[in-house]
Amino acid sequence: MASIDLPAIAGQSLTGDDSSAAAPAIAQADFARTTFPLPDGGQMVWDRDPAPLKSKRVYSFRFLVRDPAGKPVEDMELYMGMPGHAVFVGHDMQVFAHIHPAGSVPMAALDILKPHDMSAMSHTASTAALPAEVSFPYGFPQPGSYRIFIQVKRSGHVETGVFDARVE
Ligand SMILES: [Cu+2]
Repeated sequence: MASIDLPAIAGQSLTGDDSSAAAPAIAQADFARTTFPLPDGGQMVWDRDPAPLKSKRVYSFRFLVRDPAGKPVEDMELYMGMPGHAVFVGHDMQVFAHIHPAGSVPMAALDILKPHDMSAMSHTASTAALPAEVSFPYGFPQPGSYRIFIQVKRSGHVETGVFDARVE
């Protein structure tokens, strides 16, 4: 593999990415799977309606973050100013969408927690109140198979859940 020379920069290494995750191969996509294991032994759970997903309809995609005992985690933090980030990608790569929570409980929590002045920027215990769930509004533009990546931050670490969806 070729490498490129980068100028030396004081501070953090340019190698490594704290937001990466290993996902199952697309060929092994399991459209019935609604849980994804997290590094601490907990799970991210896609709280989805069992009814088939339809294209051109907006849904609220809700994901719960659970500890190894199955209880809601208590260490959720804002990640880049948001309770969570979602990426929807068509298995055929024809669709890519990056979505943030909106109009849901997590967004209300965000309004409360978002610092309104720089003095509040320092990390305080207030972020401990962030709920252990994130919801994203999204509508698939066309039928097909999609992969969904959900990222949240907990205790300073980014965690990623990976799911697959079949859309009619
Ligand atoms: Cu984002």
